[in-house]
Amino acid sequence: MAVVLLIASVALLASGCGEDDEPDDGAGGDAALGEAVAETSNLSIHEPFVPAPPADTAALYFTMVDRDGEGDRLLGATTSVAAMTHLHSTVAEGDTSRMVPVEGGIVLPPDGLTELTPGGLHVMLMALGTRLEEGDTIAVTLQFERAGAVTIEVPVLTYADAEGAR
Ligand SMILES: [Cu+2]
Repeated sequence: MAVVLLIASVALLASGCGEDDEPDDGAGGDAALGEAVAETSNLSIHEPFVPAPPADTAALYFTMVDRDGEGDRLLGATTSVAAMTHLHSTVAEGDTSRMVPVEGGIVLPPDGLTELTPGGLHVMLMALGTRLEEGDTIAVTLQFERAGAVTIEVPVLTYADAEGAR
């Protein structure tokens, strides 16, 4: 069994956040991570998107980054376009997978980041009141244990664009 070395990206994160009004210079270790769409004193939110859903259920993805070394926890989300939201993870079962509720919220580790990505963690938007289409933007308010309510504007992408965005 090969030994896998996990190189912590803590240094990259520590240097990359917190400069407001700084043009995107591509410097810093988090160049792969888009500019924050929302920032609180303890965390930032990056690259949110919703693939345009074929039905009345959609999934919201984004990356959250800790800024103060204390971590946080995503407890839930609300949006005017969905009557109900759930925090889900995706678990593989043989050659298929299914979504399961995340008990206790989605953890943002101290000095770390948590990615909500297709095939993994996501916020499920259920009972959509309107059909979401490519080009739409929806407002979603994320509820965090420490940061409180954080509202983000989320673009609706095609599945192909959503794949390309990764
Ligand atoms: Cu789900």
